[in-house]
Amino acid sequence: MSAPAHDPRRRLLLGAGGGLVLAAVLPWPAHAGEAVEIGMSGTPTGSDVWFRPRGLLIRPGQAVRWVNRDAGNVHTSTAYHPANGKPLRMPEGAKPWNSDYLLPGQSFTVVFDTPGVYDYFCLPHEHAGMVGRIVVGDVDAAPPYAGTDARLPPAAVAGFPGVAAILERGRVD
Ligand SMILES: [Cu+2]
Repeated sequence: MSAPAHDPRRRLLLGAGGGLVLAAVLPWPAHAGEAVEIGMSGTPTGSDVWFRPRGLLIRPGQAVRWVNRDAGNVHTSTAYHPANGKPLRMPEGAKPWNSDYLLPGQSFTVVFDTPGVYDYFCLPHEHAGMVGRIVVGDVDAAPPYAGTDARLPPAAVAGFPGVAAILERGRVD
């Protein structure tokens, strides 16, 4: 069976030639290494701080890179996990993370392989509601974690975007 004339890969092969094209037609490896950025920002006085986007949908195997875009504040990306002294709000068995303090301009990358919902926070700003949620792959639209949790600051609980909204929009700022 020959490839149809409109096959984009075939066009690529006809349009150029040699080893470079072979690399270009391998579909997935290049994309798997691309990290999606989540910025960490705040007002100069630190009175308001946030992750942007707060809610993000990715595919299993994709990487997320947190970058401190804030000239005046130090931030962390820290998973809600007993290893970080917090209740579990990520898939059981998945590896927890903690970036430690990121200075302005510094970044931290995590690859997410296990489908599910991952909640995380910023160590110095959890009480201010600096939290985020990452959805990996296809999950149930219903939040897997209780809406309220007395062990978390109220501002943190209020800061998680809904799973349904993340699934629908891909990102929630
Ligand atoms: Cu922070």
